[in-house]
Amino acid sequence: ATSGAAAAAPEEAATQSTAGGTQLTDVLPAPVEVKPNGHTKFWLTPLSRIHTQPGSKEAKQVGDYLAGLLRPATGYPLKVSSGPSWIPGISLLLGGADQRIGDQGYQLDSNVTGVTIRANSAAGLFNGVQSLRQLFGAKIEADTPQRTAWSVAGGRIVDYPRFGYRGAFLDLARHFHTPDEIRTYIDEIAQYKINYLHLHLTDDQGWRIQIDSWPKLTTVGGGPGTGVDGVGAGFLTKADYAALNKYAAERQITIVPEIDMPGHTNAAQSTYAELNCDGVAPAPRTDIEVGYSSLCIDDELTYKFVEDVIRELAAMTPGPYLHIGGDEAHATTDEDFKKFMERVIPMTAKYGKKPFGWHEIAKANSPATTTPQYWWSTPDGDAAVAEAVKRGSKVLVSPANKAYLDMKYDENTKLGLKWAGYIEVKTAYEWDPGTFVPGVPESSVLGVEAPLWSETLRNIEDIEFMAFPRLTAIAELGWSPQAKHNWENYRDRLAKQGPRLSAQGIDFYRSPQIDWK
Ligand code: TNX
Repeated sequence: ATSGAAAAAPEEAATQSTAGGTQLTDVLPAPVEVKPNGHTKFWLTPLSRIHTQPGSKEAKQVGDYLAGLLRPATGYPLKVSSGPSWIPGISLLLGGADQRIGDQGYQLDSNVTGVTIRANSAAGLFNGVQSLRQLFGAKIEADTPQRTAWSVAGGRIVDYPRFGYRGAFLDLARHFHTPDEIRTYIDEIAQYKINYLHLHLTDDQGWRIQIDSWPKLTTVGGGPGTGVDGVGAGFLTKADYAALNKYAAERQITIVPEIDMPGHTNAAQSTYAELNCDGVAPAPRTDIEVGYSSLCIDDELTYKFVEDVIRELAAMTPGPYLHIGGDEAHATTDEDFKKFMERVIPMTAKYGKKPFGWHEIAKANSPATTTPQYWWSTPDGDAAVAEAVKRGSKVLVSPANKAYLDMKYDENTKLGLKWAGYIEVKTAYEWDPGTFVPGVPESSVLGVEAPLWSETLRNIEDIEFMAFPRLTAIAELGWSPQAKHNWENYRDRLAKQGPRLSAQGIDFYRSPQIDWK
């Protein structure tokens, strides 16, 4: 067994292998600017401290998070304090950085006297901390003290994102994922600077969020027997949802909740007969068909229902966005779809939120505040989306044949679907969100998101296997400048993430395209 006392002193360590020999240029997603300085290096010791911006509670919180990351593997106490500090260590400071970093970027300086991360916000410090964590090498992910010395290569990183929105996604409707599983995924995605988590909370097979004014949505619509094959039951209480939002916020992640409508609504309509035009509740569905359900567009009760749900969901959501679905409404005529969305889009604003929708929402003459999420594969684009961009909308880019983490890697992948094709790691990496959708120039791209639909997934292991490593490709497309886009270089950096993911207990897909370390 190892213990904290076993860690080697820096002088000795110089002759043994240090924590992985990680270089500043190994960081994933690739930073904007890296200037290594081989003449210097920072050594973390049992006496090192973490110093955070005096007077900033937010910086202190990021410092505490960093200490929580580094303590298990180092066994060091790593006291966090925001008073003046003369002990060499890690400093997290607000202000005073390179002007280019903006509100999510950071500057990291490493030398013999310490590592200093400077940013303009807690989000920027947090992003710098994720880079720093990688620079300590993969062993830093161990949950018991490791017999090694801990160093950070010398030099400077100046880094900031290409897009402000870098999203991951979980489908709780087809199979419910527990709050613990969602928290695990939040921790896993945060390390690659993902800053939004879209939760698909309702669909034909299940309703997964507590709504007090329509209580049977969860007890029946999310109850026993729901989910694909009838084995995905469960739902989030309001308390669960509040705790998840808090946990995400502490990791600089904003949750975007989705209520899918006017299609994908069988769970609600089989629970409440009055939500159907004929007043007859359809049978619950546990298969994976899409496009057969529709709310009753000409019934006023539909809009009472929708407004109740939006009001309650908005009240419990701290983030600025509310996703109202709109995909594959094949059982709703185009005219009805427009009618529905023209009434429902303003409801989001009424309760203080900005609407997201799958890109079909653009057909409804959506206002500039609406974000269509482009999910088709074809490079043909969609005329309505191009029109929405002309009206001022920004677009979230999630092409199914590139960014869908539920597509199989190849014909041998046991989990997943294949309707948008196989997506190996190179396929997930080799595209440009700034030019992918015709009529949507880079300046109109809000960011990228990687959906992970759950028809074939049951548990966190399934989620991890499909998400890793492809999520790192999407993360790099969302963060790193297009000029840094390079498959060979990404491939080398990804190979070095293998031991890190393993140390985190992630059973990732060992793609044959990567020479895993
Ligand atoms: C299409 S993509 C859907 C989902 C399915 C997914 C499976 C989109 C907006 N809708 O209902 O779960 O394919 O890959």
